[in-house]
Amino acid sequence: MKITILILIMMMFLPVLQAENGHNLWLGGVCTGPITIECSKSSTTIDLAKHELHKYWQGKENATISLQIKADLLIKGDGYKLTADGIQANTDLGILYGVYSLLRRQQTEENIKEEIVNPSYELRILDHWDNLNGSVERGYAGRSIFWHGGKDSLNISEQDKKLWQEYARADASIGINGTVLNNVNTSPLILTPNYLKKVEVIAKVLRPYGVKIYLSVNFASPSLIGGLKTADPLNPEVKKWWQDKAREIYHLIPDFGGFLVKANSEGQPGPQNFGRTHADGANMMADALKPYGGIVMWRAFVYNPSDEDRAKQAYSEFMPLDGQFRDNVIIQVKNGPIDFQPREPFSPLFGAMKKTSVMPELQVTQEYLGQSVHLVFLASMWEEFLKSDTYQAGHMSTVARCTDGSIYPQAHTAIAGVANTGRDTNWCGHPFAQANWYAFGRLAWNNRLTSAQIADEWLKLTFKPTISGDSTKQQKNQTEWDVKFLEPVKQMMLESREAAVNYMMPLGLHHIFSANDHYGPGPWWAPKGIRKDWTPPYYHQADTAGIGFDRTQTGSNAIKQYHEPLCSLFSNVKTCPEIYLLWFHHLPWDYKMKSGHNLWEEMCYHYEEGLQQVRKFQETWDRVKPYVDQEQFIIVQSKLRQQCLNAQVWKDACLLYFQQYSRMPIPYDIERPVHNLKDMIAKDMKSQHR
Ligand code: GCV
Repeated sequence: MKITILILIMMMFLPVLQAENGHNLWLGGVCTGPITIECSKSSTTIDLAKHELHKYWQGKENATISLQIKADLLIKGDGYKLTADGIQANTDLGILYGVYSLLRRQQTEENIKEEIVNPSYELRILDHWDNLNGSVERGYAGRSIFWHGGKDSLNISEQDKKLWQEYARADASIGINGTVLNNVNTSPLILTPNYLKKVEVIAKVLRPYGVKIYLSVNFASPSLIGGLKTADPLNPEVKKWWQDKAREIYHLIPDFGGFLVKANSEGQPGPQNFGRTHADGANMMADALKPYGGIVMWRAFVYNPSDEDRAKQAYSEFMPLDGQFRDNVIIQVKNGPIDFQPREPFSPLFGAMKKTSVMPELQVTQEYLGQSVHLVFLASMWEEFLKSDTYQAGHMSTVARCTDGSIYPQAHTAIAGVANTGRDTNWCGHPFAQANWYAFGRLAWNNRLTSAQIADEWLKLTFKPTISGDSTKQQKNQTEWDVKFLEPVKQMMLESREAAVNYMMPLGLHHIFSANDHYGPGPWWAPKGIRKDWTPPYYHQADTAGIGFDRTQTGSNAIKQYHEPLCSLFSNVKTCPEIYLLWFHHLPWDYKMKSGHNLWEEMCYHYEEGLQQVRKFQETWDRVKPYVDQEQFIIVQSKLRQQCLNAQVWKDACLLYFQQYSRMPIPYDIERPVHNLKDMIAKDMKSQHR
């Protein structure tokens, strides 16, 4: 009750505190008139739903809306039935999701017809890579919203609570129902009593919005903080330690969601340290959580510095374990086989395991896509991924259908996104990065949505002004806004991912970043002594004979991990989609492309196109100045300038570096590089020793 009152009081002040600084995200609607709500039930969540309706209603004035909790076999889980004047659901949360959906449809002027709306995934989770010291791994929007460093580590201020409440509201508005509060490279301290007390408070604030708490846990916790000599998952004392820990957690947080585990990966401990398998480790934890309904999300992001192609390793390690995991274990698999690159084919683990629950892990934070500087709308990439056909059970076995339970039943269905939030006023660093948070939530709810639809919604919710005046004038202004703002900006968003691929890594190139900050180009980057699979030359394999990673039978044979007909399609250079060409093939520089250009020329044209696309984005943005808040306009304008400079560097670095091997001229109809390769390499090497 106290929490509800606190939340309602805090919400009353929201509009006063938040000017046009982006803090309001996509939730800045205004109410157009009073309504009456009929609802026989009251609960914290239902009260929030009513409050949202009263405050943001944009339908008919004086309408009567009914909110009804009533079982209906066609309504599943968090789903709801929507009509223009009512919402029916199985649960209070279903009502809240229905309310957000109704308000969104009003604001975006979508036709509201009777419809049952069920989520694609049961669990729709944001993974925060937030460290307990307040930093955020691969975070580009300020410090952690959950953790402070130093002596303030465990402090909780009213400001913190307000931020968590706003965060939960934003999540709920797009259907996100879970959050992992800490980094997968995790400190064992998260499971100590003081930290768990703080987690309890966060859980209380997030609970009314249906956002469940999960924690990343360190597999070695029993020995690191529990005083045991081992963390061997088959050791009885270790099992008991996890069981006791689960009891302690559920005593504080009865609806705790479960654990996320990065084990035997990039230095994190895991069951293999004790000669056990991933299944042994995951099952031991799953057994500890089972009595309380908790789950284990066990990551398949594993690779060793061996001679085996890194792209093959997750599949090689996990496929033999199919069928050995408990039903409350979900294997969390990154969308591509390497690591959130600008473009990868889907990981062959999707559509492979038939007796294990598998969930996609997407990266909302733009680690490899220009961080908080580049405007890159990721929904296009996720749409491409979710629509990829795995052929698990014949044609149309898309990744979406393989993971949402449509093909093989899964005990749990889930999807996760690595969050891009921080304490920056606008949450995400770049104003357009908010669209990626929004898109993740919307796709987690409905994995069939198109990126165009999501961009359209987000732009209307975020930028559409309230248009007043008589109805003819209103119509005119509305049309003008659609033509002059909505359409060009949407077009820019929809092209932005392909532009990034073009100026960074076209034609299937991947992981050619400089050093570990994953921002600028570094096809040359290979310091002595570093593991080979952390260096770009391992991935691009450029030499005077050609470029690309041979993953066919003559190379690493990674193509074998895909079902037919994909395996043959990727394997044959003539049928391999050109977007994946250098992912699967090492080809001579003069290889003839479909366009008639040779491979070298084609690569040059892609880099040039990427740069020109960003130039065009600059122009698009400059033209929409009259329709955007000035503060937001200037921020985006200046970031686009930086993006353009970066695209130029990417183009020059890659073309001049690879030209040493192709030994062919850069086609004369494209702009000449403006940087010198030697200077770029020297600058890059220097910045790595700062
Ligand atoms: C959290 C990549 C990133 C790491 C990240 C890791 C992972 O390697 O660069 O920062 O660690 O993926 O997903 O575990």
